[in-house]
Parts: sequence; structure tokens; C-alpha cells
Amino acid sequence: MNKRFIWRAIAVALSFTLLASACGDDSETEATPTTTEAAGEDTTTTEAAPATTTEPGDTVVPVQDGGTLQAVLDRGTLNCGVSGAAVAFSETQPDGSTTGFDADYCRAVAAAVLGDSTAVAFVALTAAERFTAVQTGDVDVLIRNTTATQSRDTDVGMDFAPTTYYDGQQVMARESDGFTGASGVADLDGAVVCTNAGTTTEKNISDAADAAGIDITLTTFEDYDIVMDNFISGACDAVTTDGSGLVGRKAKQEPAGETWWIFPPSPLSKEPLGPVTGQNDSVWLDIVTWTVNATIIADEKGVTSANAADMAANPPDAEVGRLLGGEGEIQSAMGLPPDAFLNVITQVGNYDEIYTRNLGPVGLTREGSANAGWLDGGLIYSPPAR
Ligand SMILES: N[C@@H](CCC(=O)N[C@@H](CS)C(=O)NCC(=O)O)C(=O)O
Repeated sequence: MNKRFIWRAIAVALSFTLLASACGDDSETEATPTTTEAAGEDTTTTEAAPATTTEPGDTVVPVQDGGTLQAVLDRGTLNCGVSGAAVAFSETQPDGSTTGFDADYCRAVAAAVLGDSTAVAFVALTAAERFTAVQTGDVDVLIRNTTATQSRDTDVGMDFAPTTYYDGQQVMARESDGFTGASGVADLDGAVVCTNAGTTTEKNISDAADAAGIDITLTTFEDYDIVMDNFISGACDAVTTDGSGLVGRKAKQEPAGETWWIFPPSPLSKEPLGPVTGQNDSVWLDIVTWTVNATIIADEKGVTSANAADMAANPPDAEVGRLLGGEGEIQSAMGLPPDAFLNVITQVGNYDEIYTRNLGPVGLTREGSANAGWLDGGLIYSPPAR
């Protein structure tokens, strides 16, 4: 290990020991399918999927029980899992309200289902807590900087709606520590690198350090606020998470007179972030999926919160007419009212409005990024409302 970092490794080990009892188990805590089944018995908002065994040759009937939709309609409120501490994505404000890009997607789902974007109960969850909350039905949907991965989709008991933000993991360190111009994991040899537990982040950085043939001290905390406290105090040489998270934290927390360097340009990983639902409620997954798609189609077609009502009355083309509830509407097939997506766009806005309002202020621009629309060279694309 590089000697200039050894004292920091000792300091962070001590601070970590002190914090461990307050933060609980900081080890990888993604819940297992066993947890899902046990916790599912307690759920009041979703029915656990029946245990089935499929033999070769069996006809597989997709589960379409609509349980979550009915639970939300009966309750009159959407329980939406967020971070509450993710800058520009979901931040709990001093007055108790929740703001941000992810929070607005919670509002969009509430507008689609309940006709009221304010009918949301935000549930702040740490990364380590979030999957159990989906599996048990404590939240109807999780919209919390969550990366879609194969194992989360297939093994952890969850389903993923379309990506709302294409991200990638990056690293941030102090320029005064000599990291100016650092561009790769190899520059972290001997460093104390901190992140939060229960994330793709902790696994990716270990893999990247191994691949680069360097030694790092990786320390995880349950809460990203504590990660940043340790970075600011100097106990961590570098922090790592989704690039959007680092940009947000730099915008909000960089002390005057100090410069934090975000290693450019290649991310360590792909982190496609999007909403998550409990497994095997295909009606509910359709609703969340098409709510996201509706915001993307509206963006592509120039339908905004300001003009959606006019566009509904005089649609510029048949797809916009269908999307906004006119003749040929297809929202009813999901159990939604025909004007569900008109409510989404008028009350919350299209994709660009949601993005620009929340992510623009911290400097996350769409132009030239994967989050540009597909017609502008980006990846934001929806299948047609047909
Ligand atoms: N996208 C990754 C990381 C998610 C994550 O926890 N990101 C951090 C940094 S943006 C975060 O949300 N922090 C806020 C918090 O801990 O509440 C994952 O799904 O595992």
C-alpha cells in the first residue's frame, strides 16, 4: 500500500468501528429469495405469487393479478420508496416534502393511477433496505437510483421498468491530495475508497481494483451522508458511486477553497437507473412502464405540461391522441382511466421537463449524453403508444 495513505486507512477503520453499531451491518445486504417468501406472508398491499413449478412442456400462464393496482386504488395513496438523500434525485426537504427526479417519477405514477400527483407517501430507504421493502410490499414501487442488473431482476424478486437515467460509476477525490488529472482506478493505489453498502458500487470498485492490479481499502457505510462525512473529514481519500450522485454531492457539499475531482471520462460500469416493482405483478409493471414511456413519448412529440390539454383536444397525430386519452386510447387495458397520461403530463411534465427541472440545477445536462432522446443520438426511446 502507498504509505501516504496508511494513516487514513487506520483513521477510517477507527471511525468505521465507531459507526458500525449505529449503522447496523454494512455488509452486502441484498435480500435473498428466501427472505422474499418469508416476508411476503406479512404483506398487506400485494399478494405473494403462488409457488409454482414449471415442468418442460407446461403451458406457462403469466401472472396478471393486478394486486398492487387495487391496493393503491383502495388506499388512495402511492407508497413510493426513494432515497431521501440523493441530491437532485430524491431529497427530503426541511418541510418534510420530497423533491427530485426520482420523486417526480413517483408523482407521475400517482397521477396515472389516482389522477393526483400529490397522492404519494414517500418512504426513505437506504440502499441496503430498499429491496426488502419492494419484496414485502411496504412500497408499491421503488424509485431510488436503482441499477437494473441481471441478478436483481432474476434472483432478488423484483421487476424493472424502463431506464429513466443512464448512469455509470465514477470516482471523486480531492485535488489537494494530488488527484488532479487522475483518470483511472490505477490512480487509487493505496487509497481508502468509501461508498455505501448494498450497492452495485461496492462490487464494481473491488472488481476494477483487482483488474487494475492495485490495492485499495474499501470501506462501506449504510448511508451516503456518512460516506460524505468521512470524505470531508479526510478519513476517506476517495468516494465512488453513480456519476450523477458525485456531481450532485460536489454541487452541494464541496467546501469553499477545495476542489473535488471527478475522474473522467469513462465510467467504471453501466448503471441504468429506473423504477422497480415486486416480481410477478405484470399489470402493475405495465402501469409503471407505460407511465415512464408516456413521459418519453410526450417529450419526443413536443407534448408539455403547458400544452397537453390543448394537444388532447386537437391531437397533432394519432399516437398523441391515443396517449392523451382520445379515440383509440389504450390506457383502459391496464385498468387506468383513458386520461391517465394526460394527467401525468399536465401535472408532472414530460421527460425533458422532469429532467431539466431537477437535474439541470446540479449541472447534469442531456445534450451529448446517453440521456438525450434517440433522435438526438441518445438512448431515451420508447416503444410506440399503438
Ligand atoms: N445505482 C447503485 C447505487 C445506488 C446508491 O445508493 N447511490 C447513492 C449515491 S447517488 C445514493 O443513492 N445515495 C443516497 C443515499 O444513500 O440515500 C445501485 O443501485 O446499487
